[in-house]
Amino acid sequence: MDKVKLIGINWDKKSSFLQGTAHAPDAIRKVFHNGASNYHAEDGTYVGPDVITDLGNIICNDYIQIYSEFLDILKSNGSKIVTLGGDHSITYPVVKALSNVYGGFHMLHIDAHADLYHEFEGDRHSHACPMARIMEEGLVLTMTQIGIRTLNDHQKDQAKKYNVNIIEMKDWYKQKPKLQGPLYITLDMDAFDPGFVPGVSHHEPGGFSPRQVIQLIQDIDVPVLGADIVEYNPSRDIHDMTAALSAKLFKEIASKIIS
Ligand SMILES: [Mn+2]
Repeated sequence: MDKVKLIGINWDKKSSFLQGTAHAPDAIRKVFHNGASNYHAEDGTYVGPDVITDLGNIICNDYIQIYSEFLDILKSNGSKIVTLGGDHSITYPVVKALSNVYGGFHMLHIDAHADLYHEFEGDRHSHACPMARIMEEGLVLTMTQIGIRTLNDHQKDQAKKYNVNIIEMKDWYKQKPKLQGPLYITLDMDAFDPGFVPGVSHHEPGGFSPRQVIQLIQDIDVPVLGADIVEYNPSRDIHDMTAALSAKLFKEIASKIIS
């Protein structure tokens, strides 16, 4: 059985509102290993230390370094990597490296925000921009976004320009995504309703329940190449609730990657 690799990216310099997501990787690891839950996904797949190779945290001073560090790891360890962010800006360098080595995959983006700004507050590498960078460079075959509930005219124009398939949260009840593989998943924890997930920088009411996203991941029937789980902010969390959900989603995604 191929192992899943885990990498932490301690990076929050591109957060526009609050910092703190740099501390997420170790906070999620702590809950993953604290014994409150076992090491099995809901389908019974064991996803504990025997099948997870924890490669530690990578050094990051800017997105170029994240790209080169991640590229080196990919070349020596293969895909099947789940990264724990970090703010959402990390997804551009990670996907760029993946595309460099494993070109030709699709992307599922789960988020309250489309993150499609051409630039945000003068920064093209803000955590509000990674999907614009990915699409303008053609790094993925298709991008499907779900959970989105903050679209403005600029982001609607960007989605149209780059042919991004957005299923807005308001339409979730009548439309489900049709996914193609191989699939890369980027999961922003603020996709969830802040009532379930206090530990994120941007509280955007009206989001997913944990059950909805867990079910969605379990229903994916195409190969999953890798994933990132981003935007968990421990400084906003209550009793590690959001860390616990992040760790649970890591298990569900790891099970999907292994199977
Ligand atoms: Mn995001």
